[in-house]
Amino acid sequence: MSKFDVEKIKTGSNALRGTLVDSLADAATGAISEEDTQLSKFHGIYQQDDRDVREERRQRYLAPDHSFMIRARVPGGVCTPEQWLAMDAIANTWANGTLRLTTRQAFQFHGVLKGDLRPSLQAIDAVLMDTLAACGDVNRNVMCTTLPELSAVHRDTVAAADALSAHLSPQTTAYHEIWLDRGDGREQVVSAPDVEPIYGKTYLPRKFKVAFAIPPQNDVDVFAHDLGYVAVEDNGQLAGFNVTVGGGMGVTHGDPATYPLLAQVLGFCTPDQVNAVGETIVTIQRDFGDRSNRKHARFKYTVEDHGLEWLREEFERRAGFALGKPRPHVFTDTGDRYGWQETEDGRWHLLLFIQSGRIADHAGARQLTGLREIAKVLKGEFRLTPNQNVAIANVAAEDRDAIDAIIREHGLDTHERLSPLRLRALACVALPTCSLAMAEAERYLPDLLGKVEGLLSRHDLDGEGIGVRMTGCPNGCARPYLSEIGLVGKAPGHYNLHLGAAVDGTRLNRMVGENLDEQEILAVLDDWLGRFAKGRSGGEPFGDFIARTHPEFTGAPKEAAHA
Ligand code: SRM
Ligand code: SF4
Repeated sequence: MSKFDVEKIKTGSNALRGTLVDSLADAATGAISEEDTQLSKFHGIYQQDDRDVREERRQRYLAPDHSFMIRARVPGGVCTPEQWLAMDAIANTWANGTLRLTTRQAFQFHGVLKGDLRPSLQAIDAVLMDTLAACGDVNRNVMCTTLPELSAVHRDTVAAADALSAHLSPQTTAYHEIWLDRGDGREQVVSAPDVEPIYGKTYLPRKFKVAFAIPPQNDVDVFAHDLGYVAVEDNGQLAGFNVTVGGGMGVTHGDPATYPLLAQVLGFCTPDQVNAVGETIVTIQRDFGDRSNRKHARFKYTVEDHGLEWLREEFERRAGFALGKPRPHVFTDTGDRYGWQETEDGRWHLLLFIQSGRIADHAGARQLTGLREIAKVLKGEFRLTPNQNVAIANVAAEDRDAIDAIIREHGLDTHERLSPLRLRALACVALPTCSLAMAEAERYLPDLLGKVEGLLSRHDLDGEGIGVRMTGCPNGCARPYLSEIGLVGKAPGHYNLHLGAAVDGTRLNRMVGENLDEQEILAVLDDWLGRFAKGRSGGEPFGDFIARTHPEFTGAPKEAAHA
């Protein structure tokens, strides 16, 4: 499908309705029409097929084994026990028996059949969650730092993230009609077209992503975002936010016109200006983003093409106010802090490690069951982290033992038994569900990490928490260009190797090897880790060592992602 068609499909979609109702009713196929596959994304639904059996089915002249991925939004990653139980039930009833936590603090269900989409979305709606705008050319799930030390600042920042998420949600009633009406959704399809006050008829040129970060933690990777808000604290209270613009990860192999970019600071806003800032930036991207080329349509390119000064002027003209001077902020880390932590309000929070965000019952750890049991007794809430983990938050001191007992019984908390390397690592979904994957990620990373642990031992670096992020293609879903070691799928069993990002998410890495197989990856890493072991200064992180000893690795070079 040509890129231009997506614009046409949006325009002619009658506020995202298209022919989805007919596609759902077509019992002759488990798939939906090609145009509807574009529109279903705006409703949080992706048509996929099992790539493990694609070729075999093709040879037997069978249609692909179609099913759907559903993504449920969780603004700020905050999820009540009731909501968790509903997600768990959907995973077991209609999906493949696993629950997937994403790198943007959302839930994903894989393997849902066409006929089970409506009941799944209705079950999500019943606990006041939705999948609208979880995907598509709109603002996506709004992220927020998970477990900051300052609870007052966190409370207000999550509230701001939640309010902005609602403010930027599409207004179309199509979602309600198609998925939630108990009939077949036909009656209202002819109703008057909806008005989208922020998006207009053609929505945005491309996806748009927002994150709220609370220093010193940059777990959300705020500089990877189209729009970011960095909380500025004053005497334990939220003073406002430094506003960042123009970050993004997506790259296409071999296309030098595509590259990852770090966001830049535009100015400072007060908490009551958050929605106005968001709306203004989004409408600027709506009107100036490149709609003729989807590979050049992200806001990062709009900012780059027009410049920060132009953006500031355009912002002031539209918003009717100027942003303030940015305030100082310092980030220290993008990782999660595992185990129990107490916050200033005397509540306790337990951060649990989930390998690549995939929650399942398997030998050694009955994670899905254990978390279900926790949800049944939890008086606080769950918080999904941007590192694909989950926190059991807001637990009273006297309730900790009960949670610990469930955790022990189900083999849930493994963080003390795992290396810091493993605890920091991220992998995107990739095969077998992702249609864009060129190589494995989630299913392969655990094995590769064992071999990298071996290299660390060889160089007396055991216990070094070096960041490793792997993706099955260059789209960057696990934000690999912000990892000390980034592995980006190029072909089956082959990856581009990137090194040298900063642990606080403020410096991109750079490609050092292209299309490497496992042996080659390990050989290159062996060499760099050896140099690191000999030449590091004090407790210097691996990425910083590379940047210090190879200054060409610093900055945000456009060719960083290419040969
Ligand atoms: Fe992503 C597309 C999975 C976070 C950049 N991403 C996809 C699709 C939907 C494939 C597709 O279009 O058919 C993947 C579905 C795989 C599957 O089977 O589940 C997919 N992306 C994911 C998730 C589940 C990865 C994970 O392991 O957690 C993350 C879901 C986030 C969420 O809850 O909303 C996910 N994707 C990201 C991120 C990270 C982030 O947002 O912080 C990025 C890089 C940041 C950015 O957007 O710049 C990212 N995904 C992409 C891109 C490249 C966008 C670009 O600018 O070029 C695509 C492809 C596209 O949009 O054309 C993509
Ligand atoms: Fe799929 Fe590529 Fe995203 Fe991985 S990075 S989930 S392979 S689109």
